[in-house]
Amino acid sequence: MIEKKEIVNEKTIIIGVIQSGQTDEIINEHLDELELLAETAGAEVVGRITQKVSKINSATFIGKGKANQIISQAKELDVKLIIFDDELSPGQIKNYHNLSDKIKVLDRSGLILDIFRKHARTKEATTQVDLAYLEYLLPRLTRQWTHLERQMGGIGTRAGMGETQIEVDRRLIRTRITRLKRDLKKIEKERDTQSIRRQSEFRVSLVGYTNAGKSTLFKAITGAEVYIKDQLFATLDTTIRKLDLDSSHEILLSDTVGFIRKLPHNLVASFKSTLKEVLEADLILVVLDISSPQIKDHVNTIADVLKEMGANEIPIIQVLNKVDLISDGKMIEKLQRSFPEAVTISAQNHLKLSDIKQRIIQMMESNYKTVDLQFSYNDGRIISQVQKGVEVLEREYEEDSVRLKIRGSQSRISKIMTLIN
Ligand SMILES: Nc1nc2c(ncn2[C@@H]2O[C@H](COP(=O)(O)OP(=O)(O)OP(=O)(O)O)[C@@H](O)[C@H]2O)c(=O)[nH]1
Ligand SMILES: [Mg+2]
Repeated sequence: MIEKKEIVNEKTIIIGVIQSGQTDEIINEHLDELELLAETAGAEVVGRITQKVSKINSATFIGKGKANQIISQAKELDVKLIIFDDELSPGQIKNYHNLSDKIKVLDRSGLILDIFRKHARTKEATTQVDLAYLEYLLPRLTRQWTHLERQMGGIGTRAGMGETQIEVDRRLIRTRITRLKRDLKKIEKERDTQSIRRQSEFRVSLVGYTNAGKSTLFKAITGAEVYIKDQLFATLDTTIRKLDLDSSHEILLSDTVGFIRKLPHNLVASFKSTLKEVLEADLILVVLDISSPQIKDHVNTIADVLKEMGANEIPIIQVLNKVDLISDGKMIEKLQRSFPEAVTISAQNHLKLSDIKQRIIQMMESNYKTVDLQFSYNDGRIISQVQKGVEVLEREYEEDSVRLKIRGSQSRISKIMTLIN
C-alpha cells in the first residue's frame, strides 16, 4: 500500500463550472455532492465558487484571470486545497501547481480516488484502488509528487546518474502498476473459481448510488453484519449471502460498492473483480434514495455505469428506499408515479421488505422455462450439475440414456445450455 498522505483536515475551496445549458441550481446540487465527497475525504470546506464558462481554457480550464483570482483568494483564506468538480487534464493540473505554489489542486476523479484509498480494507480493494490511483497519477506527476521512491518502500531499481526525480518516480510507478496488474489477475482467478460454484444459484445484486442504503437493506433482509455509515463509499467490497425468500425460492444476494456521477473510468475498470458478481447476476435491485432531489440523475448514472460494465441487459427491479424521510404523502405518490414499477421501502425501519421478496419471487417465476434434456450415462458430472438450481419435473432412466425434464429461470437454463454444448 502506498502511503496515505493526502487530504487531512485541510481548509478547502470547491469550484463548479457552469457551462452552457446548465442552471445554477444543478451546479449547486453538484457542489453539495462535491462538498460531501470532500468532507468524506477529511477536508474542511470553507467556500465554494461557481464560474460561468463559455469556452474551456486549455491551460487553466476556467479563464486565466479567474484562475489567478481564485488562487489569491485561497491564499488569503489560508486554504490548502482547491477541488474542481470537473475532470482536469494532466496539463491543467500541472499548470495549477505552478501557479498556486503550495496550494494543492485536485479534480473530482482525484478526490474520489483519495476516498477509495482511505476506505479500502481488503487486499482485493486495496490492490484495485492502488492500480486505479497510480494510473491516474502517472501522467500527472509534478514536483509535488516527488520522493515517491521513499514512500513506496524502495520498489523497483535505483536511478542511474543524471535522471531527474520525476523520471525515477515514473519508472517506479510503472513497475508497481505491472505488479498490481499481476496481483489482480490472481485475485480474478480466485473469484472465477468461486463464481463457478455459484453458477447454479439465482443471483441477485444490490446496485445503486453511494449512500442510497444498499448495505442497510442487505443487513435488514439477510441479517448479515455489513458496514453501514452515513458517508460516501462506505462499502468497497462485495459481500454475498444465501437467502430463503420462501420455502421454495432461494437466492444469493450481494451487496457491493456504490456508484457516483463521473466515477473515474479506470476505477470502474480496476474494480472488475469486485463488480463481477453484478455482471453475473440474474437480477439487479437498483436501490434509490427517494429523498434525494437528484434521484433522476442517479437513475441515469447507474444505467451508464451498468452499461460501461456490460451489465445493461440484466433485468432490474427499482427500489425506492428511505421513504420514512418524506412526510408528505402527496409527494410520495408523485414520486411513485415517476417510477411506476418500483417498490417503495424503508430499509432502516424494515418497512415493506416483504414486497421486495415477493417481487423477486415473481421475477424468478415469470421468466421460467421448461426444457427436455437427454444424456448418456457417461455424462455423470454434467447430469448432476444441470439439476442444481432448477426444479426437476421428470427423471427417466432408459436403457442407454437419462432423460430429464427441468424447469428453471431463463438465465439458469441458458447457463445450462452452454454447459451442455
Ligand atoms: N432515514 C433512513 N436512512 C437510511 C435508510 N436506509 C439507509 N439509511 C441511512 O443511509 C446511510 C447510508 O446507508 P448505507 O446502507 O451505508 O448505504 P450504501 O448504499 O451501502 O452506501 P455506500 O456503501 O457508501 O455506497 C446510513 O446512515 C443509513 O443509516 C432508510 O430507509 N431511511
Ligand atoms: Mg454500503
